[in-house]
Amino acid sequence: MIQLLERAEKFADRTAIISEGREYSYGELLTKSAAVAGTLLAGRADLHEERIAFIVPPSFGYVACQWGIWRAGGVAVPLCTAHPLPALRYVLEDTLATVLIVHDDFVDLLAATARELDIRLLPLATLPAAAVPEEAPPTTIAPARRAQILYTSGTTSLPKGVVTTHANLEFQIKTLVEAWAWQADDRILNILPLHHVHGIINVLSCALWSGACCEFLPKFQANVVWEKLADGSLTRFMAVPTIYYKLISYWEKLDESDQTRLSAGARNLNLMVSGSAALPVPTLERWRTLTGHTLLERYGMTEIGMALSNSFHGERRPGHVGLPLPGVEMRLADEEGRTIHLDHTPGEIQIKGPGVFLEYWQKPAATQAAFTADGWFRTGDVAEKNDGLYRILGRDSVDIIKSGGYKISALEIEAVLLRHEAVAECAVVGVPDEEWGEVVAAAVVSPQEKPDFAALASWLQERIPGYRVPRRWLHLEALPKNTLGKVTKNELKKQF
Ligand code: MLC
Ligand code: AMP
Repeated sequence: MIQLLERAEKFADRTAIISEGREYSYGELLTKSAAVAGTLLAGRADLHEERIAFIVPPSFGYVACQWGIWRAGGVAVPLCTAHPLPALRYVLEDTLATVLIVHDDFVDLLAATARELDIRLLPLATLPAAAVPEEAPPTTIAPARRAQILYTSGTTSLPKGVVTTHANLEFQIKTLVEAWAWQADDRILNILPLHHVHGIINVLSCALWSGACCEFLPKFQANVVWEKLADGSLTRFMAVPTIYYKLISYWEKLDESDQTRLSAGARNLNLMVSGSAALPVPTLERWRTLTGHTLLERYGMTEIGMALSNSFHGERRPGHVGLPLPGVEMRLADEEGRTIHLDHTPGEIQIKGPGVFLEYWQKPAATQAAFTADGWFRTGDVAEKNDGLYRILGRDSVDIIKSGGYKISALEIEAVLLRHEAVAECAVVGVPDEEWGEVVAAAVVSPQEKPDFAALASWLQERIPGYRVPRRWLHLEALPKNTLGKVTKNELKKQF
């Protein structure tokens, strides 16, 4: 968000980003983002919230594009580098993007689509290193303007664009910087994708707000991450529970001397955070034994940024997500919408505050439905308060699955599956899994005697992101249904 750029002037000589083996200063970020903005503006004074999509792996280039778009008055639409073409095309069409900035690796994949949709394709490699001084745009953009659109899967079959303003993002960042005591001499490793809030806000933007340094690894690899955690250069690390699970599994296969070395190195960090999905207590305890760190678990969502957090200085209670962050208003509501004041009484988490998103992009009815009449955002997550701290109990919809920290809509997968000739009827559910939290599972009624599920999975892989492809399959004569003909998904889950 635009205030990040204003602050960056103060840190010009400090290292902002480490990527591809090189250090980049805040000053270099300002210079390059001015060049991106100048190119996007091409003589105009303001993009007036044109949607600018960009597909760039986590790197200096990613941040330069993000900041350049903001600087020019555009709305940043980061695309996932691992998504197949139909998923990318959906976002380009839905946002009505006017420009697509592409890293070299994606030019071939996207050139024809951009042409077809009449979107200007801007290869990252062709952007100038610095702006012509008279074209360098100012960094004053009103905080109430739209800044970013991220796509989230929900209880509809198509993902929705979550629009946040510069003011929303500023609040989401500042509340975390304050609660987790970010300092300019912090250094964090980012291994998360940069099309979701966990990577964009909690890791990258909190670091850059603070004058700290964010180091990118292009992809999660347990061995590389362990070496980085142990080499003494980092102060902070944040990840989803699946990543901690994978790091533990890797460590357990090492010989004793490597285990001792890596564990001792990791002790020196000042903060390790887990979020985006429930952190199983055994994972928290094992990690504490390995590294001495009690993971700080917090709770958030694309629409609101982070809302609840365990304490940086005080108690971090296993299985709990703490209390509302500074400035976040939160309540638990019962089914009639009444506020619950009692402990140990489950209710829906509802949120108000400056971090709450503006709207679902071009979906006024969905936006309205997401809020109560008196303005609370309905998260769909159920929690209770236990002896002063909140604990997440689950979601109110069986159609939302969390796998590897990614939110997945069962309805979206069902809608695609039904287009395949081997599928007459289907139902998708999330099945509990130690490593992934949940794995996607599909039950299929087929006109074929023996449907080929491996072939069906490959067919899906070309159409939807890989992590949404079912890992478990069941061929059924009929789906379990209630008297109204609705699939009883909780029954189905038991069959897996
Ligand atoms: C991948 N695989 C899966 C899978 N994803 N299997 C089951 N379920 C899944 N979800 C399999 C692949 O098929 C492959 O199998 C193997 O795992 C490795 O695949 P990969 O793509 O290389 O996976 P990897 O890089 O290891 O990815 C794991 C991960 C990733 C945990 C790093 O899922 C990830 O980055 N998750 C973070 C998502 C995130 O940022 N969420 C935040 C949303 S914001 P094989 O057999 O081929 O080896 C939000 C708000 C908030 O939630 O509160 O933060
Ligand atoms: P997303 O919509 O991808 O931003 O994912 C947000 C969802 O992740 C929330 O609505 C929760 O269901 C889930 N989530 C995030 N953090 C936690 C947590 N600490 N424990 C349990 N669920 C979480």
